[in-house]
Amino acid sequence: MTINWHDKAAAVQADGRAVIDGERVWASSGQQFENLSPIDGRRLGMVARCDGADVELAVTAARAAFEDRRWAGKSPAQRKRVLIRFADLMQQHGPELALLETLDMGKPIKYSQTVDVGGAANCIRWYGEAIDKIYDEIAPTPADSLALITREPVGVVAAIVPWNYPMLMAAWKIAPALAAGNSVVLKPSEKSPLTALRLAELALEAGVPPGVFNVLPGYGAEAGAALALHMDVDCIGFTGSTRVGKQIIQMAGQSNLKRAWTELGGKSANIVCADCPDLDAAVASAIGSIFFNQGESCNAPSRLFVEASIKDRFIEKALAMVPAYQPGDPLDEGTVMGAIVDATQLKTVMGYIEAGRAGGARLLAGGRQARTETGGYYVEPTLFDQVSNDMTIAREEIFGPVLSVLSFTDLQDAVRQANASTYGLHAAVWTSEISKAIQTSRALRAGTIHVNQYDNDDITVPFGGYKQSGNGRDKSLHAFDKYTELKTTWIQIG
Ligand code: TXE
Repeated sequence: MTINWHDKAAAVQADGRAVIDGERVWASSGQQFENLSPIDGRRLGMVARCDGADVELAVTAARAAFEDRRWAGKSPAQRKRVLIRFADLMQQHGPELALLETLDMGKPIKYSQTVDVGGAANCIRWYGEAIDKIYDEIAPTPADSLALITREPVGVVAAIVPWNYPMLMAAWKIAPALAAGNSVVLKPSEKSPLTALRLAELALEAGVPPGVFNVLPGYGAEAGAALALHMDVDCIGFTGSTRVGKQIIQMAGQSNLKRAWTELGGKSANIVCADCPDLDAAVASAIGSIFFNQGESCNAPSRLFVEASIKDRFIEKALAMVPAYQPGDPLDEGTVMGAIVDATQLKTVMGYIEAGRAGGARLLAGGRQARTETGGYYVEPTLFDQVSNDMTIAREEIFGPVLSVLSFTDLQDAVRQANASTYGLHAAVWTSEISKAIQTSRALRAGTIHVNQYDNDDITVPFGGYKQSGNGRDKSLHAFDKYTELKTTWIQIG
Protein backbone atom coordinates (compact mmCIF):
# COMPACT_ATOMS: atom_id res chain seq x y z
CA MET A 1 0.00 0.00 0.00
CA THR A 2 1.44 3.37 -0.93
CA ILE A 3 0.93 6.12 1.58
CA ASN A 4 0.43 9.71 0.55
CA TRP A 5 2.85 11.20 3.04
CA HIS A 6 2.19 14.77 1.96
CA ASP A 7 -1.50 14.52 2.78
CA LYS A 8 -0.74 12.88 6.08
CA ALA A 9 1.89 15.49 6.89
CA ALA A 10 -0.55 18.32 6.28
CA ALA A 11 -2.90 16.81 8.87
CA VAL A 12 -0.29 16.42 11.63
CA GLN A 13 -1.07 18.34 14.81
CA ALA A 14 1.85 17.67 17.10
CA ASP A 15 1.10 17.27 20.80
CA GLY A 16 4.05 18.80 22.62
CA ARG A 17 2.95 18.15 26.18
CA ALA A 18 5.29 16.30 28.54
CA VAL A 19 4.45 12.89 30.00
CA ILE A 20 4.80 12.86 33.78
CA ASP A 21 3.38 10.15 36.01
CA GLY A 22 1.25 8.84 33.18
CA GLU A 23 -0.35 12.19 32.33
CA ARG A 24 0.10 14.55 29.38
CA VAL A 25 0.95 17.91 30.93
CA TRP A 26 2.33 21.31 29.97
CA ALA A 27 5.40 22.64 31.76
CA SER A 28 4.51 23.89 35.24
CA SER A 29 5.85 27.32 34.28
CA GLY A 30 3.45 27.39 31.33
CA GLN A 31 6.41 28.05 29.01
CA GLN A 32 6.42 26.57 25.54
CA PHE A 33 8.69 26.60 22.53
CA GLU A 34 7.96 26.42 18.85
CA ASN A 35 8.70 23.24 16.94
CA LEU A 36 9.56 23.90 13.30
CA SER A 37 10.08 21.32 10.58
CA PRO A 38 13.46 21.53 8.82
CA ILE A 39 11.76 20.23 5.66
CA ASP A 40 10.09 23.54 4.90
CA GLY A 41 10.20 25.61 8.06
CA ARG A 42 6.55 25.00 8.86
CA ARG A 43 5.38 25.05 12.45
CA LEU A 44 4.50 21.58 13.72
CA GLY A 45 3.20 22.76 17.06
CA MET A 46 4.16 24.10 20.46
CA VAL A 47 6.16 22.02 22.91
CA ALA A 48 6.32 22.13 26.71
CA ARG A 49 9.50 23.91 27.81
CA CYS A 50 10.20 21.83 30.90
CA ASP A 51 12.66 23.04 33.50
CA GLY A 52 13.86 22.18 36.98
CA ALA A 53 10.34 22.24 38.45
CA ASP A 54 9.12 19.64 35.95
CA VAL A 55 12.28 17.58 36.50
CA GLU A 56 11.39 17.60 40.19
CA LEU A 57 7.88 16.29 39.44
CA ALA A 58 9.11 13.63 37.02
CA VAL A 59 11.92 12.39 39.25
CA THR A 60 9.55 12.27 42.22
CA ALA A 61 7.08 10.22 40.17
CA ALA A 62 9.84 7.95 38.91
CA ARG A 63 11.20 7.44 42.42
CA ALA A 64 7.74 6.66 43.83
CA ALA A 65 7.17 4.14 41.05
CA PHE A 66 10.52 2.54 41.78
CA GLU A 67 10.01 2.41 45.52
CA ASP A 68 6.57 0.81 45.42
CA ARG A 69 7.94 -1.81 43.00
CA ARG A 70 5.05 -1.41 40.55
CA TRP A 71 7.51 -2.21 37.76
CA ALA A 72 10.75 -3.40 39.39
CA GLY A 73 8.68 -5.86 41.42
CA LYS A 74 7.22 -7.55 38.37
CA SER A 75 8.86 -10.77 37.29
CA PRO A 76 11.18 -10.52 34.30
CA ALA A 77 8.65 -12.53 32.30
CA GLN A 78 5.92 -9.98 33.13
CA ARG A 79 8.14 -7.07 32.08
CA LYS A 80 8.98 -8.98 28.94
CA ARG A 81 5.33 -9.30 27.98
CA VAL A 82 4.72 -5.58 28.43
CA LEU A 83 7.81 -4.59 26.46
CA ILE A 84 6.91 -6.90 23.60
CA ARG A 85 3.44 -5.34 23.54
CA PHE A 86 5.12 -1.93 23.49
CA ALA A 87 7.23 -2.97 20.47
CA ASP A 88 4.12 -4.35 18.73
CA LEU A 89 2.31 -1.06 19.27
CA MET A 90 5.27 0.85 17.85
CA GLN A 91 5.07 -1.24 14.74
CA GLN A 92 1.32 -0.85 14.48
CA HIS A 93 1.81 2.91 14.71
CA GLY A 94 4.85 2.75 12.44
CA PRO A 95 3.66 5.13 9.72
CA GLU A 96 2.60 7.74 12.29
CA LEU A 97 5.91 7.53 14.17
CA ALA A 98 7.92 7.59 10.95
CA LEU A 99 6.08 10.67 9.75
CA LEU A 100 6.64 12.51 13.04
CA GLU A 101 10.35 11.65 12.90
CA THR A 102 10.73 12.85 9.34
CA LEU A 103 8.78 16.06 9.93
CA ASP A 104 10.68 16.77 13.12
CA MET A 105 14.26 16.21 11.98
CA GLY A 106 14.19 15.97 8.21
CA LYS A 107 15.37 12.47 7.41
CA PRO A 108 13.91 10.61 4.42
CA ILE A 109 10.62 8.88 5.20
CA LYS A 110 11.88 5.63 3.76
CA TYR A 111 14.57 5.42 6.46
CA SER A 112 12.32 6.69 9.25
CA GLN A 113 10.15 3.65 8.62
CA THR A 114 12.87 1.03 8.39
CA VAL A 115 15.87 2.26 10.35
CA ASP A 116 14.15 4.37 12.99
CA VAL A 117 10.76 2.77 13.68
CA GLY A 118 12.04 -0.69 12.72
CA GLY A 119 15.26 -0.35 14.69
CA ALA A 120 13.65 1.17 17.77
CA ALA A 121 10.84 -1.41 17.94
CA ASN A 122 13.34 -4.21 17.43
CA CYS A 123 15.46 -2.81 20.27
CA ILE A 124 12.52 -2.68 22.71
CA ARG A 125 11.50 -6.20 21.71
CA TRP A 126 15.05 -7.56 21.98
CA TYR A 127 15.64 -6.31 25.53
CA GLY A 128 12.16 -7.46 26.52
CA GLU A 129 12.90 -10.91 25.18
CA ALA A 130 16.34 -11.00 26.79
CA ILE A 131 15.41 -10.08 30.32
CA ASP A 132 13.89 -13.40 31.40
CA LYS A 133 16.87 -15.36 30.09
CA ILE A 134 19.58 -13.84 32.23
CA TYR A 135 20.69 -15.73 35.33
CA ASP A 136 22.51 -14.42 38.36
CA GLU A 137 25.74 -15.95 39.67
CA ILE A 138 27.16 -17.84 42.62
CA ALA A 139 30.78 -17.03 43.44
CA PRO A 140 33.36 -19.82 43.95
CA THR A 141 33.84 -18.99 47.65
CA PRO A 142 35.02 -21.40 50.40
CA ALA A 143 32.67 -24.26 51.35
CA ASP A 144 31.35 -22.61 54.51
CA SER A 145 29.68 -19.84 52.60
CA LEU A 146 27.41 -19.12 49.71
CA ALA A 147 27.97 -15.81 47.90
CA LEU A 148 25.23 -14.74 45.53
CA ILE A 149 25.99 -12.14 42.91
CA THR A 150 22.74 -10.61 41.78
CA ARG A 151 21.83 -7.75 39.52
CA GLU A 152 19.44 -5.07 40.66
CA PRO A 153 18.06 -2.07 38.81
CA VAL A 154 19.95 1.14 39.74
CA GLY A 155 16.69 3.01 40.41
CA VAL A 156 15.85 6.25 38.59
CA VAL A 157 17.57 6.52 35.22
CA ALA A 158 17.73 9.80 33.28
CA ALA A 159 18.24 9.51 29.55
CA ILE A 160 19.25 12.53 27.48
CA VAL A 161 19.26 11.93 23.75
CA PRO A 162 20.07 13.86 20.56
CA TRP A 163 18.16 14.66 17.42
CA ASN A 164 19.87 12.60 14.75
CA TYR A 165 18.05 9.33 15.52
CA PRO A 166 15.56 10.55 18.12
CA MET A 167 13.54 7.36 18.52
CA LEU A 168 16.41 4.94 18.08
CA MET A 169 18.69 6.67 20.59
CA ALA A 170 15.80 6.81 23.05
CA ALA A 171 15.19 3.08 22.52
CA TRP A 172 18.86 2.22 23.06
CA LYS A 173 18.62 3.80 26.53
CA ILE A 174 15.09 3.07 27.68
CA ALA A 175 14.87 -0.55 26.51
CA PRO A 176 17.65 -2.00 28.68
CA ALA A 177 16.82 0.41 31.53
CA LEU A 178 13.12 -0.54 31.59
CA ALA A 179 13.76 -4.24 31.00
CA ALA A 180 16.04 -4.25 34.05
CA GLY A 181 13.26 -2.75 36.19
CA ASN A 182 14.34 0.89 36.44
CA SER A 183 12.15 3.97 36.26
CA VAL A 184 13.13 6.36 33.48
CA VAL A 185 12.97 10.09 32.79
CA LEU A 186 13.77 10.73 29.14
CA LYS A 187 14.70 14.14 27.79
CA PRO A 188 14.61 14.23 24.00
CA SER A 189 16.45 16.93 22.08
CA GLU A 190 14.59 20.23 21.81
CA LYS A 191 15.12 19.85 18.06
CA SER A 192 13.16 16.59 17.80
CA PRO A 193 10.87 15.91 20.77
CA LEU A 194 7.80 14.47 19.07
CA THR A 195 8.41 10.75 18.73
CA ALA A 196 9.67 10.39 22.31
CA LEU A 197 6.39 11.85 23.58
CA ARG A 198 4.39 9.46 21.45
CA LEU A 199 6.52 6.54 22.65
CA ALA A 200 5.60 7.34 26.24
CA GLU A 201 1.90 7.13 25.35
CA LEU A 202 2.38 3.81 23.59
CA ALA A 203 4.34 2.47 26.58
CA LEU A 204 1.42 3.35 28.86
CA GLU A 205 -0.99 1.67 26.48
CA ALA A 206 1.20 -1.43 26.50
CA GLY A 207 1.02 -1.61 30.28
CA VAL A 208 4.15 0.17 31.53
CA PRO A 209 2.74 1.61 34.79
CA PRO A 210 2.39 5.40 35.18
CA GLY A 211 5.51 7.06 36.59
CA VAL A 212 7.83 4.39 35.22
CA PHE A 213 8.54 6.12 31.92
CA ASN A 214 8.36 9.90 31.88
CA VAL A 215 9.30 12.20 29.01
CA LEU A 216 10.30 15.83 29.50
CA PRO A 217 10.85 17.93 26.41
CA GLY A 218 12.94 21.03 26.97
CA TYR A 219 16.30 22.67 26.52
CA GLY A 220 19.57 21.10 27.56
CA ALA A 221 20.63 23.91 29.87
CA GLU A 222 17.25 23.80 31.65
CA ALA A 223 15.66 20.33 31.75
CA GLY A 224 18.86 18.46 30.81
CA ALA A 225 21.13 20.10 33.36
CA ALA A 226 18.47 19.77 36.10
CA LEU A 227 18.41 16.02 35.48
CA ALA A 228 22.20 15.71 35.43
CA LEU A 229 22.45 17.65 38.71
CA HIS A 230 19.52 15.97 40.45
CA MET A 231 20.39 14.30 43.74
CA ASP A 232 17.78 11.58 43.32
CA VAL A 233 18.70 10.43 39.80
CA ASP A 234 20.84 7.31 40.16
CA CYS A 235 22.16 7.02 36.65
CA ILE A 236 22.30 9.09 33.50
CA GLY A 237 22.64 7.78 29.96
CA PHE A 238 23.63 10.51 27.50
CA THR A 239 24.12 10.62 23.74
CA GLY A 240 25.19 13.90 22.21
CA SER A 241 28.18 16.13 21.67
CA THR A 242 31.50 15.60 23.43
CA ARG A 243 31.25 19.15 24.77
CA VAL A 244 28.00 18.42 26.61
CA GLY A 245 29.14 14.88 27.53
CA LYS A 246 31.97 16.41 29.54
CA GLN A 247 29.48 18.67 31.33
CA ILE A 248 27.25 15.69 32.12
CA ILE A 249 30.11 13.88 33.81
CA GLN A 250 31.04 17.02 35.72
CA MET A 251 27.45 17.52 36.86
CA ALA A 252 27.27 13.90 37.99
CA GLY A 253 30.40 14.45 40.06
CA GLN A 254 29.15 17.76 41.38
CA SER A 255 25.90 16.23 42.61
CA ASN A 256 25.41 12.65 43.80
CA LEU A 257 28.00 10.84 41.69
CA LYS A 258 25.24 9.28 39.65
CA ARG A 259 26.53 6.72 37.16
CA ALA A 260 27.16 8.69 33.97
CA TRP A 261 27.35 6.94 30.60
CA THR A 262 28.17 8.86 27.47
CA GLU A 263 28.00 8.13 23.77
CA LEU A 264 29.59 11.11 22.07
CA GLY A 265 31.04 12.39 18.82
CA GLY A 266 33.22 10.70 16.25
CA LYS A 267 35.54 11.29 13.34
CA SER A 268 35.71 7.75 12.09
CA ALA A 269 38.45 6.65 9.69
CA ASN A 270 37.69 4.40 6.73
CA ILE A 271 40.94 2.91 5.38
CA VAL A 272 40.83 1.42 1.88
CA CYS A 273 43.93 -0.55 0.86
CA ALA A 274 44.91 -1.17 -2.75
CA ASP A 275 44.17 -4.88 -2.28
CA CYS A 276 40.60 -4.19 -1.19
CA PRO A 277 38.51 -7.19 -2.34
CA ASP A 278 35.81 -5.19 -4.15
CA LEU A 279 36.54 -1.60 -5.07
CA ASP A 280 32.97 -0.89 -6.19
CA ALA A 281 31.62 -2.10 -2.86
CA ALA A 282 34.17 0.02 -0.99
CA VAL A 283 33.19 3.12 -2.96
CA ALA A 284 29.46 2.50 -2.55
CA SER A 285 29.89 1.96 1.17
CA ALA A 286 32.14 5.00 1.70
CA ILE A 287 29.70 7.26 -0.13
CA GLY A 288 26.51 5.68 1.16
CA SER A 289 27.64 5.72 4.78
CA ILE A 290 28.78 9.35 4.89
CA PHE A 291 25.64 10.68 3.20
CA PHE A 292 23.25 8.44 5.10
CA ASN A 293 21.12 10.48 7.51
CA GLN A 294 22.57 13.66 5.86
CA GLY A 295 25.89 12.83 7.52
CA GLU A 296 24.28 13.36 10.91
CA SER A 297 25.58 10.12 12.39
CA CYS A 298 28.13 9.88 15.17
CA ASN A 299 29.75 6.88 13.48
CA ALA A 300 29.80 8.40 9.97
CA PRO A 301 33.07 7.49 8.19
CA SER A 302 34.01 11.11 7.65
CA ARG A 303 37.74 10.56 7.09
CA LEU A 304 38.41 8.37 4.08
CA PHE A 305 42.02 7.13 3.74
CA VAL A 306 42.63 5.66 0.28
CA GLU A 307 45.90 4.02 -0.72
CA ALA A 308 47.59 6.33 -3.20
CA SER A 309 47.83 3.79 -6.04
CA ILE A 310 44.02 3.41 -6.28
CA LYS A 311 42.97 6.89 -5.25
CA ASP A 312 42.27 8.33 -8.70
CA ARG A 313 40.13 5.36 -9.65
CA PHE A 314 38.36 5.49 -6.31
CA ILE A 315 37.55 9.17 -6.65
CA GLU A 316 36.32 8.77 -10.20
CA LYS A 317 33.88 6.08 -9.10
CA ALA A 318 32.89 8.07 -6.01
CA LEU A 319 32.11 11.19 -8.03
CA ALA A 320 29.88 9.15 -10.29
CA MET A 321 27.80 8.14 -7.27
CA VAL A 322 27.51 11.53 -5.58
CA PRO A 323 24.60 12.93 -7.67
CA ALA A 324 22.35 10.11 -6.46
CA TYR A 325 22.55 11.68 -3.00
CA GLN A 326 21.35 15.10 -4.04
CA PRO A 327 18.92 16.11 -1.27
CA GLY A 328 15.26 15.68 -2.06
CA ASP A 329 11.87 16.06 -0.40
CA PRO A 330 12.07 13.87 2.74
CA LEU A 331 8.39 12.95 2.28
CA ASP A 332 9.04 11.35 -1.13
CA GLU A 333 9.66 7.62 -0.83
CA GLY A 334 12.52 7.81 -3.34
CA THR A 335 14.55 10.40 -1.44
CA VAL A 336 17.80 9.14 0.09
CA MET A 337 19.12 12.37 1.57
CA GLY A 338 16.85 14.80 3.38
CA ALA A 339 17.07 18.03 5.36
CA ILE A 340 19.63 19.14 7.94
CA VAL A 341 17.98 19.32 11.36
CA ASP A 342 17.84 23.10 11.78
CA ALA A 343 19.29 26.47 10.84
CA THR A 344 22.00 26.24 13.51
CA GLN A 345 23.26 22.90 12.25
CA LEU A 346 23.07 24.14 8.66
CA LYS A 347 25.27 27.07 9.63
CA THR A 348 27.72 24.72 11.36
CA VAL A 349 27.96 22.49 8.28
CA MET A 350 28.37 25.42 5.89
CA GLY A 351 31.02 26.85 8.22
CA TYR A 352 33.00 23.60 8.00
CA ILE A 353 32.71 23.57 4.21
CA GLU A 354 34.13 27.08 4.21
CA ALA A 355 36.90 25.98 6.60
CA GLY A 356 37.72 23.12 4.20
CA ARG A 357 38.10 25.52 1.29
CA ALA A 358 40.05 28.06 3.33
CA GLY A 359 42.29 25.34 4.75
CA GLY A 360 43.46 24.30 1.28
CA ALA A 361 41.39 21.15 0.67
CA ARG A 362 40.16 20.67 -2.90
CA LEU A 363 36.38 20.75 -3.30
CA LEU A 364 35.43 18.03 -5.78
CA ALA A 365 31.65 18.01 -5.39
CA GLY A 366 28.86 19.88 -3.65
CA GLY A 367 29.68 22.56 -1.14
CA ARG A 368 26.46 24.53 -1.48
CA GLN A 369 23.05 24.71 0.07
CA ALA A 370 20.23 23.15 -1.91
CA ARG A 371 16.44 23.44 -2.16
CA THR A 372 16.53 26.91 -0.59
CA GLU A 373 13.18 27.70 -2.23
CA THR A 374 11.48 25.22 0.13
CA GLY A 375 12.22 27.23 3.25
CA GLY A 376 14.02 24.14 4.63
CA TYR A 377 17.69 23.35 5.25
CA TYR A 378 19.52 21.24 2.70
CA VAL A 379 23.18 20.75 1.81
CA GLU A 380 24.59 19.13 -1.30
CA PRO A 381 26.60 15.95 -0.85
CA THR A 382 30.11 17.31 -0.53
CA LEU A 383 33.50 15.77 -1.25
CA PHE A 384 36.87 17.25 -0.39
CA ASP A 385 40.13 15.83 -1.72
CA GLN A 386 43.68 16.61 -0.66
CA VAL A 387 42.70 16.80 2.96
CA SER A 388 45.39 16.43 5.57
CA ASN A 389 44.76 15.04 9.00
CA ASP A 390 45.54 18.31 10.75
CA MET A 391 42.91 20.33 8.87
CA THR A 392 39.83 21.39 10.80
CA ILE A 393 37.57 19.30 8.55
CA ALA A 394 39.60 16.19 9.39
CA ARG A 395 39.74 16.86 13.11
CA GLU A 396 36.29 18.09 14.08
CA GLU A 397 32.94 16.37 13.84
CA ILE A 398 30.97 18.11 11.08
CA PHE A 399 27.73 16.17 11.40
CA GLY A 400 26.77 16.94 7.83
CA PRO A 401 27.15 15.39 4.35
CA VAL A 402 30.84 16.18 3.97
CA LEU A 403 33.50 13.59 3.14
CA SER A 404 37.22 14.29 3.49
CA VAL A 405 39.56 12.19 1.35
CA LEU A 406 43.12 11.60 2.50
CA SER A 407 45.65 9.26 0.93
CA PHE A 408 48.42 7.02 2.20
CA THR A 409 51.29 4.90 0.94
CA ASP A 410 52.13 3.16 4.20
CA LEU A 411 49.33 1.38 6.08
CA GLN A 412 51.01 1.82 9.44
CA ASP A 413 51.10 5.53 8.85
CA ALA A 414 47.41 5.50 7.90
CA VAL A 415 46.59 3.73 11.15
CA ARG A 416 48.69 6.25 13.07
CA GLN A 417 46.74 9.08 11.44
CA ALA A 418 43.42 7.32 11.99
CA ASN A 419 44.29 7.09 15.68
CA ALA A 420 45.52 10.69 15.82
CA SER A 421 42.05 11.90 16.77
CA THR A 422 40.43 12.83 20.03
CA TYR A 423 37.62 10.48 19.00
CA GLY A 424 37.51 6.69 18.74
CA LEU A 425 34.03 5.57 17.80
CA HIS A 426 34.25 3.50 14.61
CA ALA A 427 36.91 2.70 11.99
CA ALA A 428 37.18 0.43 8.97
CA VAL A 429 39.77 -1.33 6.89
CA TRP A 430 39.31 -2.82 3.44
CA THR A 431 41.86 -5.46 2.39
CA SER A 432 41.98 -8.99 0.96
CA GLU A 433 44.65 -10.10 3.36
CA ILE A 434 43.27 -11.54 6.57
CA SER A 435 46.37 -10.99 8.69
CA LYS A 436 46.56 -7.37 7.55
CA ALA A 437 42.89 -6.92 8.43
CA ILE A 438 43.36 -8.35 11.90
CA GLN A 439 46.58 -6.46 12.61
CA THR A 440 44.96 -3.21 11.49
CA SER A 441 41.83 -3.90 13.47
CA ARG A 442 43.94 -4.51 16.58
CA ALA A 443 45.91 -1.33 16.04
CA LEU A 444 42.89 0.92 15.53
CA ARG A 445 41.65 2.52 18.74
CA ALA A 446 37.88 2.58 18.30
CA GLY A 447 34.84 0.82 19.71
CA THR A 448 33.86 -0.86 16.45
CA ILE A 449 36.17 -1.85 13.60
CA HIS A 450 34.57 -2.81 10.29
CA VAL A 451 36.42 -5.10 7.89
CA ASN A 452 35.40 -4.98 4.23
CA GLN A 453 32.07 -3.33 5.02
CA TYR A 454 30.81 -0.34 6.94
CA ASP A 455 27.05 -0.63 6.96
CA ASN A 456 26.25 -3.81 8.82
CA ASP A 457 24.74 -3.42 12.24
CA ASP A 458 22.76 -5.42 14.72
CA ILE A 459 21.25 -4.97 18.15
CA THR A 460 23.43 -7.88 19.37
CA VAL A 461 26.70 -5.91 19.16
CA PRO A 462 27.86 -3.20 21.58
CA PHE A 463 28.00 0.39 20.35
CA GLY A 464 30.21 3.01 21.93
CA GLY A 465 33.57 4.65 21.84
CA TYR A 466 37.13 4.87 23.02
CA LYS A 467 38.68 8.16 24.11
CA GLN A 468 36.45 11.25 23.84
CA SER A 469 33.78 9.30 21.97
CA GLY A 470 32.47 8.35 25.39
CA ASN A 471 32.28 5.48 27.83
CA GLY A 472 30.03 2.49 28.35
CA ARG A 473 28.21 0.70 25.57
CA ASP A 474 24.70 0.86 24.15
CA LYS A 475 23.07 -2.22 22.59
CA SER A 476 23.77 -5.91 23.25
CA LEU A 477 23.57 -7.57 26.66
CA HIS A 478 26.47 -5.35 27.78
CA ALA A 479 24.08 -2.39 28.01
CA PHE A 480 22.56 -4.00 31.10
CA ASP A 481 25.84 -3.27 32.89
CA LYS A 482 24.97 0.43 32.80
CA TYR A 483 21.49 0.14 34.23
CA THR A 484 22.07 -2.45 36.94
CA GLU A 485 24.05 -2.65 40.15
CA LEU A 486 25.85 -5.84 41.16
CA LYS A 487 24.99 -6.96 44.66
CA THR A 488 26.88 -9.58 46.65
CA THR A 489 24.96 -11.44 49.35
CA TRP A 490 27.38 -13.49 51.44
CA ILE A 491 25.69 -16.22 53.46
CA GLN A 492 27.53 -18.10 56.18
CA ILE A 493 26.43 -21.72 56.02
CA GLY A 494 28.63 -23.58 58.43
O1 TXE B 1 24.20 18.54 20.67
P1 TXE B 1 24.06 18.58 22.23
P2 TXE B 1 23.72 19.66 19.61
C1 TXE B 1 27.40 16.74 17.88
C2 TXE B 1 27.44 17.13 16.42
C3 TXE B 1 26.64 18.40 16.39
C4 TXE B 1 26.97 19.00 17.74
C5 TXE B 1 25.95 19.94 18.30
O2 TXE B 1 28.76 17.40 16.06
O3 TXE B 1 27.00 19.23 15.37
O4 TXE B 1 27.09 17.90 18.60
O5 TXE B 1 24.67 19.34 18.38
C6 TXE B 1 21.12 18.08 25.64
N1 TXE B 1 22.95 19.66 30.16
N2 TXE B 1 26.40 15.72 18.16
O6 TXE B 1 24.04 21.03 20.08
O7 TXE B 1 23.96 19.98 22.69
C7 TXE B 1 20.34 18.57 24.46
O8 TXE B 1 19.17 19.24 24.86
C8 TXE B 1 22.23 18.58 29.87
C9 TXE B 1 26.86 14.39 18.10
O9 TXE B 1 22.34 19.42 19.28
O10 TXE B 1 25.12 17.72 22.80
C10 TXE B 1 20.09 17.28 23.71
O11 TXE B 1 19.00 16.58 24.31
N3 TXE B 1 21.82 18.29 28.63
C11 TXE B 1 25.90 13.44 18.65
C12 TXE B 1 21.38 16.51 23.94
O12 TXE B 1 21.97 17.09 25.09
C13 TXE B 1 22.18 19.11 27.64
C14 TXE B 1 24.48 13.72 18.50
C15 TXE B 1 22.38 16.60 22.78
O13 TXE B 1 22.61 17.93 22.46
C16 TXE B 1 22.94 20.27 27.88
C17 TXE B 1 24.15 15.11 18.63
C18 TXE B 1 23.33 20.53 29.22
N4 TXE B 1 24.07 21.59 29.54
C19 TXE B 1 25.09 16.05 18.41
N5 TXE B 1 23.13 20.90 26.71
C20 TXE B 1 26.24 11.99 18.48
N6 TXE B 1 27.45 11.62 18.80
O14 TXE B 1 25.42 11.19 18.09
C21 TXE B 1 22.52 20.19 25.75
N7 TXE B 1 21.92 19.11 26.31
